[in-house]
Amino acid sequence: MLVVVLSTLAAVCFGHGRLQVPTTRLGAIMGAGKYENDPTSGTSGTDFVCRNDPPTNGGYPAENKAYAGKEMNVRWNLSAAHVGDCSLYVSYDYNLAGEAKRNMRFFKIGFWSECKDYNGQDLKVMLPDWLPAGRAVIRWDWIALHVFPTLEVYTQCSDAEIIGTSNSLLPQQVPSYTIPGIYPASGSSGVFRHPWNGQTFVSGMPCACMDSDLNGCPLLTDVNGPGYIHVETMDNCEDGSIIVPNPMPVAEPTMAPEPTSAPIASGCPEGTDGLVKGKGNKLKKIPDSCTCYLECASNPKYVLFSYSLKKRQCLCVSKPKYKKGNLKVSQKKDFIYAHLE
Ligand SMILES: [Cu+2]
Repeated sequence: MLVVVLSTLAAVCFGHGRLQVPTTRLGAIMGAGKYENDPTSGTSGTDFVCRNDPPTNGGYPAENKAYAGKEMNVRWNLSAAHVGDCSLYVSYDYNLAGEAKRNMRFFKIGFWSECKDYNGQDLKVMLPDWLPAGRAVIRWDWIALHVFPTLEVYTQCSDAEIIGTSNSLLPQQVPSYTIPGIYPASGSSGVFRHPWNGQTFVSGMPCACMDSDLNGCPLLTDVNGPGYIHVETMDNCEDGSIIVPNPMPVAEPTMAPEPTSAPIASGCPEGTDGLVKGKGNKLKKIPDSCTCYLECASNPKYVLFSYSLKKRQCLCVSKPKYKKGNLKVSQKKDFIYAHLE
């Protein structure tokens, strides 16, 4: 029995790989060279969300300050360069620890087919200019396929601070998802290529912005491809404009936004009259979605508004690229949003 276990380990190999830049949670404590190259427990594991908990003081390594709309340095070190793809994600749930890490919500900003081809390189990852500002977590994962259909899955999380732009969205405006179970547990799912059978397709969730040209995102836009994992995405944001959430196709019949009637003459369109308390944001003290709508509509430069009922936050969007349309108020999850006339 012992012999079997040892020979299996030998076949799987030692070494594996890890993210090194930006400075990981372990690296922040133990130094950047510290070994953390082993696979995690699997695609549904808490350690596959983030291998380590956040620092108890809420801090982040000073070198991990990054700027939306600018390049960020990224480097991974694979001591065993397996076949398989890797991805880069962002979360703003930086303070979730222990099992609560399972609830961290992420979205993708970068993708590399055959991670090993970039091993040890200083990569410049362009952060989208709509990237929300704030304390964030950069997550890297790598799905190694060399022992197909078994998946060897790796991850690191790095605490960071994102400096926003005038185009920065709010974290809750970017469609996001939790990690446990988002990937199938095994290559026998058909979602991953058999690397030794001549299959070459890539696998994973698309980037948050479906039409992004950045960081390998176009590799994951074949919605009918065998490796495509459906999640909600945005459109029209590659230049910093916003958003029409693309719902997950499977959920569309039940999740489709419900259009309501046209605006009433004196005030707000139906559906924008949620009763909520104010909280500061770009527009300051927006008490409810109706006020948000009126604020945005009163300035002709804005073409879209979005209001989060949960966070009581209002965003007017002014990107001229975004087409004006007939006002159609929609509600989706806790957001109310609409084009402005
Ligand atoms: Cu390995």
